[in-house]
Amino acid sequence: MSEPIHLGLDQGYVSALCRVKTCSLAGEMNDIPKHLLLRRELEKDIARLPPHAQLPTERELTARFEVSRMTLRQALGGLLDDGVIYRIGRTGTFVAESRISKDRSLTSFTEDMRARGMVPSSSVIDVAAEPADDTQARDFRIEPDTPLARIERLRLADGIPMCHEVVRVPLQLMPDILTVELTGSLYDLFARRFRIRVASSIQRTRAIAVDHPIARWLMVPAKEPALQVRRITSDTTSQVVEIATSTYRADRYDFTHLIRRQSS
Ligand code: 16G
Repeated sequence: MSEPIHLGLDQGYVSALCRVKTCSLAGEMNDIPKHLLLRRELEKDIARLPPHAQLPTERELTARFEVSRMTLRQALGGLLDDGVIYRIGRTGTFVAESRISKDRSLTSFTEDMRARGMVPSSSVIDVAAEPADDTQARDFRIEPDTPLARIERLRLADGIPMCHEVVRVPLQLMPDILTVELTGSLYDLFARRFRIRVASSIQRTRAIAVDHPIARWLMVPAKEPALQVRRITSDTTSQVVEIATSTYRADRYDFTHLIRRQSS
């Protein structure tokens, strides 16, 4: 984790918090619990601060918002639970790195990072040709032992490891894929070189405790929680073109879904 940035308490942030207090915490308090109102306002200001900026002390915040210590702690507790801020012992409370919130559209890693103003890059860990095992053959709807390309990469954003990814594609669809540069976007490569356009995916997400060597690639301690997504991707002709296993640092990623109630 990078060194925390210590902001002086009388900088713009604190005065912004003071202004917020007068306009927002008044009036609405009857309906919404005070700690949620406070949390909302803290969140807006935190969004304008750089990662690892230090928040004012509890004493400062309670005085400026004229809230009890309990209300402040409830608001901060929610932000801590959701990973918006983090605490270092008695040193203080700091703004966490922003999370990548992934929705349900079929996007590539490169598109996701660029959409958030980050610079994506990849390190190729290993590439190899291997025969499809029974599960892979079933998922690709091909015969077992059909040759697949296996591409293992570390995906980074602004130089920080975000995701460890193993992608398999049938070599018969992309014959020379193992001989080309693989540090860029695979989905771009599929489209440009092989005229394959991804159209839909089935994804399964699960929580895992990440182990070596993936923990080492992601630069997290062994047994740290991680999100693992298995994606089976089809192209515009409904042909399965990719099976990918992506392991994301849990502190940098979440998934957001729009869900609707079925009308009865
Ligand atoms: C995402 C996909 C992965 C795909 C990659 C292509 C998930 C869970 N996985 O990481 O299946 O291979 O994007 O990204 O979203 P690229 O075009 O930047 O290489």
